[in-house]
Amino acid sequence: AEAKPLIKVAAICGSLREGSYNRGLIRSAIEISKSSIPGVEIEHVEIAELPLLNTDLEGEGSFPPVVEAFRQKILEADSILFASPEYNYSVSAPLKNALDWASRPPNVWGDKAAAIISASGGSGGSRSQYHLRQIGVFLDLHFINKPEFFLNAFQPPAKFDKNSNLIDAKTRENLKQVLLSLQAFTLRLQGR
Ligand code: FMN
Repeated sequence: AEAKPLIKVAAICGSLREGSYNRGLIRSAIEISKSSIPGVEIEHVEIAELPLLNTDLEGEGSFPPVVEAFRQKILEADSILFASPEYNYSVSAPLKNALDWASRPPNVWGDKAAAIISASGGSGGSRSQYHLRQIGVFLDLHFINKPEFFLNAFQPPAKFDKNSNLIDAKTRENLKQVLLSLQAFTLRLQGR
């Protein structure tokens, strides 16, 4: 088969804790793409240092340097991989903060393809994923519909090891299918 053109994916983790399972999912996604998906390059873009959104921090069309750097990373990406826990039936506050900063004019999310994965409690983060899809309407994000990826991180058999690395083969395969779908949809959206 002909080699696919390169797409750059910005991965964003909605959890700030060191042992985050969602962060573990991103590590796994990076590893999977490197080893078995030619044409997909994933970079984990940090959101922990972003200040809480306050429009007083904006100058005339300028942002604090960390915000500017974050916005630039998003702008340069072809698509976005969101990995976030569900907090009280919605997206995490750190993720919402990052979404809001990058939405300030000019909105840098516009026209990008995106996929959502989540490791959470009971329903695997499904409710937060539907909230994120709703937020994406105004941001002009274009989410893949399938495959869906909802992971209950606490239900046996163990999905992660003690370092929060993904060890479950079936989940790993599901994650690979999400990445392949994101790759195909990104290229289709860009007409490449
Ligand atoms: N899990 C759910 O499935 N649904 C929830 O509504 C939910 N609310 C939470 C609210 C807070 C403030 C916190 C801290 C956790 C909540 N959880 C909920 C559990 C987290 O999703 C779970 O701890 C998850 O592993 C955190 O992701 P992480 O490992 O990437 O940090």
